[in-house]
Amino acid sequence: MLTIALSKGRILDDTLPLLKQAGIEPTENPEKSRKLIISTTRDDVRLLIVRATDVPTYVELGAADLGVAGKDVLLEYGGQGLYEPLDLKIAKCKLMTAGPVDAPEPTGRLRVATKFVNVAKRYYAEQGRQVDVIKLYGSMELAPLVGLADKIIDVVDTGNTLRANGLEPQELIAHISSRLIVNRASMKMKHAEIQTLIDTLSAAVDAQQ
Ligand code: PRT
Ligand code: MG
Repeated sequence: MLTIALSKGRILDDTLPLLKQAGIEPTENPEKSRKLIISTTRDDVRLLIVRATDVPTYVELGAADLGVAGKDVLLEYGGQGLYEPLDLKIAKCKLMTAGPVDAPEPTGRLRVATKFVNVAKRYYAEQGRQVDVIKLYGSMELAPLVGLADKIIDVVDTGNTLRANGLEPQELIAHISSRLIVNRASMKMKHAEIQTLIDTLSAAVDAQQ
């Protein structure tokens, strides 16, 4: 049995067409079902529906053999406990700093609000810049508008959300896409099945470009 951890929303939407190429289709609609374990048209494959930020945890700890996670989530999660054999080239966006339009660069200690606390600390440490990182769980765009922070770090796609809140993208931290991740023990114990799946998905990714 292969267990694949996925999050609802854009990752699920973009991963299902790739899985279909491997003969894997959910037997009920994961977006609509209340079930968190979804069987598939392949008896040997099931899906776990988890929060996007929880996918690496399920895979590293072996509750799932494989998963699909944004590179942003993986950068924040860190660690060496996962294989990342394939860029699925889906759910593309950019991890960026952003701040109020035309605001002068603050002097002294910078206050940065983000859910990517580890990424933020690493990014500013590399620049030798002193920062206070403020952990938020959502609606990051609000923070500079109400004086909670000078800047935010968030993923940006069209930039519409930033613009709607009087913010502009500033520095690019990383180009982001979603990656297939694999548990280390599973990669050894179920090598043939997993390698076949990786090869099929890799061909499906190439066909989609
Ligand atoms: O929603 P939840 O809190 O459960 O978790 P999540 O937000 O991490 O999950 P989800 O499903 O929203 O995103 C999953 C993955 O999709 C992320 O980890 C990214 O790798 C990727 N991705 C691609 C994005 C976007 N594009 C994106 N635009 N994730 C989030 N956004 C947000 C963005 O931050 C903004 O608030 O969508 C909003 C619209 O973006 P604009 O720039 O087009 O306005
Ligand atoms: Mg979201």
